Amino acid sequence: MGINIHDPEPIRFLDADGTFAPNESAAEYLSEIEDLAVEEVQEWYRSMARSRAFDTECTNLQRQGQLALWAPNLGQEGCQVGLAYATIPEDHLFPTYREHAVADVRGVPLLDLAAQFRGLTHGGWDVNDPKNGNFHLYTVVLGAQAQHAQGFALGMLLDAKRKAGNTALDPNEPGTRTDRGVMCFYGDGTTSQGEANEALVFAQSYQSPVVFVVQNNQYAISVPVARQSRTPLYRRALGFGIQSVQIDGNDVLASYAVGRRFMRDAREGRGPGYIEALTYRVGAHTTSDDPTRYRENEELEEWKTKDPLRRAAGYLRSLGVSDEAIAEIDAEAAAHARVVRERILALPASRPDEIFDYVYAEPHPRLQEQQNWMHAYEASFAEEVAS
Ligand SMILES: Cc1ncc(C[n+]2csc(CCOP(=O)(O)OP(=O)(O)O)c2C)c(N)n1
Ligand SMILES: [Mg+2]
Repeated sequence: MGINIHDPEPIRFLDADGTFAPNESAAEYLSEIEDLAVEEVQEWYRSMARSRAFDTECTNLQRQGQLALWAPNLGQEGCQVGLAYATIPEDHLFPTYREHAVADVRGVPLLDLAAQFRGLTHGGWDVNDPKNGNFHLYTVVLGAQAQHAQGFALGMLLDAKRKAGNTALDPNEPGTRTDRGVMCFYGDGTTSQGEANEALVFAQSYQSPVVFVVQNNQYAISVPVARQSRTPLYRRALGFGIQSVQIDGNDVLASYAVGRRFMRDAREGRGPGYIEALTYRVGAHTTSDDPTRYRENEELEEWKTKDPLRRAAGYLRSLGVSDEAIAEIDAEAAAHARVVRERILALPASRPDEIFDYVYAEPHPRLQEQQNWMHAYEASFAEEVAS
């Protein structure tokens, strides 16, 4: 039996063709986009187009045996780009393994992303390097990053309290401004993980400056969201006492406006937030998955009519941007993806024994033994070839 609560309509600014038509739920967020310039929206579209072209290229590269695996974000560019632009440079972002557009907006080179899926790097990028925009490492262990993100946000809160000469961490104390915050991404399926829920408990207890973003792309591999939750996911956070809303995740404008408000609230000491972005994974879960085995084509086609790029392009046109200018951005994105492709193919192979380098900070006798064994094993093939 369902629970009878009235859910407001998901927050939406743009209709299916990109016409600006905010619904009732969007009214209180209109002030977030008051000063928005056309050039900014054009930048968002550029990021969305870049992401899509790159994603398509990576799927192709995997099919050609050039990447070991790829997790497409096709169809999820609206919420990824809108939310990424809603952050400030001082914020820290904790992703899953599918936030390629967020990574790009924050400055992580797409080549570094692809290198990881080619099996050439262990972590992917150096989070301490400012050029990577405080974008943390991809996390495949579902929900682990929710705890990392919450812990990191708690650290920000402690730093701010100490700076203000207050070392007590009283959960009932009014909020503290941290001037920076954390955005944490995970998927609909991950809301079932203990860690995702434990992070919510800590976030509400300490009122830490963290915003959880659930990209509800309707599936956890082959399991539809309806099988995991009988209530809309955003309601779960309400149960923890966390400010929570549902947005149209294929609407880049709604994603930006709500993300901006929630992040500002978090940074200014008004507590954590939770945003459920309704979207759709148009591609496969990963290149190892065949979605035709568990979902109907009609459903896919229906979601394609809500394509976030088409909607953003429609909005740009309504702001006076010409078809030629939009086509130019698309062409630029395709050209960029081709350059990334060439660079991926030219990446040097990694040393097989590199796996030993990052286990401990200092040399370790047992690992040294294993490394020696590996070298001897590899050398045995050289002898075979010689004889
Ligand atoms: C702790 C854990 N359990 C299981 C898996 C295997 N697994 C990888 S992705 C995935 C589905 C995740 O779905 P969702 O959270 O909706 O994210 P999406 O892939 O749709 O973006 C599963 C079960 C895992 N990586 N980690
Ligand atoms: Mg999912």
